[in-house]
Amino acid sequence: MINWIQSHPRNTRGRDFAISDIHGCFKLLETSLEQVGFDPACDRLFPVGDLVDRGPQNEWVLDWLDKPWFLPVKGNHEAFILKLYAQGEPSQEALTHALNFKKSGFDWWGETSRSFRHKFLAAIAKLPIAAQVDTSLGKVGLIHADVPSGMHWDHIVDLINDPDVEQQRRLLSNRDRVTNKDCTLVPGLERVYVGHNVVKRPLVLGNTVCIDTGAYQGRTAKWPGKGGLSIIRLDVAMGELQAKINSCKPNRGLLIP
Ligand SMILES: [Mn+2]
Repeated sequence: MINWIQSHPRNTRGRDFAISDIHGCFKLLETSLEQVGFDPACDRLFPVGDLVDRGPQNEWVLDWLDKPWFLPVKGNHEAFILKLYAQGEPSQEALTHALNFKKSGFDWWGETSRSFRHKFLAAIAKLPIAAQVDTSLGKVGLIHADVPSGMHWDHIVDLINDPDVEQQRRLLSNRDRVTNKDCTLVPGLERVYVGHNVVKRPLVLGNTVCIDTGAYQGRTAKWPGKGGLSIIRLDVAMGELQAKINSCKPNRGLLIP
């Protein structure tokens, strides 16, 4: 039985970090972790989903999913792949259509081995939709796209359990909050980190912190533009977070150790 909201006790030995959408940029993740002085012996990483597609090192994902301190939630890109394989091997037609769907950056999948696919599908099927972590600030949540405006954090479980897949889609693909610059607080927790919507600098909307700074952009010829990975200590004080956002360079990502 999968726990769709994964709860984590307070980390009393080290630091916890939210990680923006990695999208196959695992080399960038490595160098960024060095920059924040990540210590695998006591620190933990909470990626907000979309681990693969578009970037240059998608196949490295399996090594990362093996690490006990790498604790991602599911993104819409993981949900897409799971859906494609929901009834077992997809038809050649369905697979070709998915591989050629340029916006998704899924073409790398065509080069992967059967054993890779099997291991990857098994690993992402176990990812939770949301995570909640006890921190010095109180409860901090992580979810890929958004908590619908006005909804209590505890009620996202109703969407997750709704047999209507459109309801889950709201959590993994919604763009309304960012589009509308909606600062409505998410009740029921101190702060929520989300990805999915690419922003030039991390963006604070109420107690929601949008951190997807577009890691994949500029990392392959196919995805021009500029972007970076953001790694933010979960319990950074709001004042410090806002000050660092205001002074960071656009399209570079933000590292807060
Ligand atoms: Mn996404």
